[in-house]
Amino acid sequence: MEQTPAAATAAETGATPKLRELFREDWLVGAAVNRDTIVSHADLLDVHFNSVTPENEMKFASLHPAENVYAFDDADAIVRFARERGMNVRGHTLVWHNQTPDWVFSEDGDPDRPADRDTLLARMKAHIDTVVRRYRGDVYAWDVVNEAVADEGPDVLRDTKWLRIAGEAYIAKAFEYAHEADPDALLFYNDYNECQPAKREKIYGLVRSLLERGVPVHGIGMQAHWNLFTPAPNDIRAAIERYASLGVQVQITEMDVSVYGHEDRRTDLREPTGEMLRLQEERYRQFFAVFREYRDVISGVTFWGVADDRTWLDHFPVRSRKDWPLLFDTRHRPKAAFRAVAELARPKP
Ligand code: HAH
Repeated sequence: MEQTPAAATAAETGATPKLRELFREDWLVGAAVNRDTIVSHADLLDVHFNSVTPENEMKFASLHPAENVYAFDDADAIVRFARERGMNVRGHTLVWHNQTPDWVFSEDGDPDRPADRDTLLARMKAHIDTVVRRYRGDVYAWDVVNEAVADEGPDVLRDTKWLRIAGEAYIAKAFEYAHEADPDALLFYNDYNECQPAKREKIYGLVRSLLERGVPVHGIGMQAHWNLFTPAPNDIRAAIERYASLGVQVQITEMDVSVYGHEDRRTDLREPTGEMLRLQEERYRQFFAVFREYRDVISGVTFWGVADDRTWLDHFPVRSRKDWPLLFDTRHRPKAAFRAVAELARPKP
């Protein structure tokens, strides 16, 4: 009798393992996409990802450019792309201080006359109602409020038009309206610099007070716009623990790992240096080792892009400076960082 050889492992055949399979029992694996990349990056999306987040297409300015004008085409195209593939969609984002049109905050379209509180809240409700109801059953989780916490100083809340006009109740109301519009959707508070201890405590305090008042918040989104040097793994651990102690889910919502330190303003690199890629691999290994420790509370890990040929970091924080923050290179090949992450995935039975 001939023996059936045991199936070769991916490592033996040199085949690339699939991220979504590697983490199947841990969390959803997502990528931010746009109208271009659902075509140009379909190769990788089809293989590795089971969740997408529209990068800009569901922001207020994209969906609702004027009071009686909604523009759903681009968002619909992404939702259709996901539906055809059985992928999950994270909705991003309902209430934010950026990419929100001026008409929302002004009276009769006059930028010098601020809208009154009732008008602003009625507009917010109309927006949330319309958008959340439209994508019921397609969008499983919403970033309801994005970046409402202040980075520096003693203030908890960021000084925004939402806060100035509507007062701090705007946050609770946004979650209540979203819950009313889709009781099945998971509702997230999402922010960046989420591992800095001072800001972490503000985010924790905000969500805690919302929960104490019975506001429907189901998760905290950690954007995870990180780099080669910060944050430290211990600060990430502390943040996940603190957020999870509220009894809510945690998702990594916008992960990328810039090859530049915060003060690095070089613009002359055509390729990442070997040292950058080596450090990046090590950083991704550290990060995913921490995520694995918290696989019970982390329900999604989304990257802010698919491959290094298209990333918002090419324009931020330095204009026209190439960055290489993701797991796949500019030619869509897995990087050393990808292999580090794949090796950390749970061994399959
Ligand atoms: C995120 N902000 C936003 O949530 C996302 O919608 C956008 O596409 C990219 C990044 C991060 C951020 C920023 O934009 C400006 C300053 C600090 C942090």
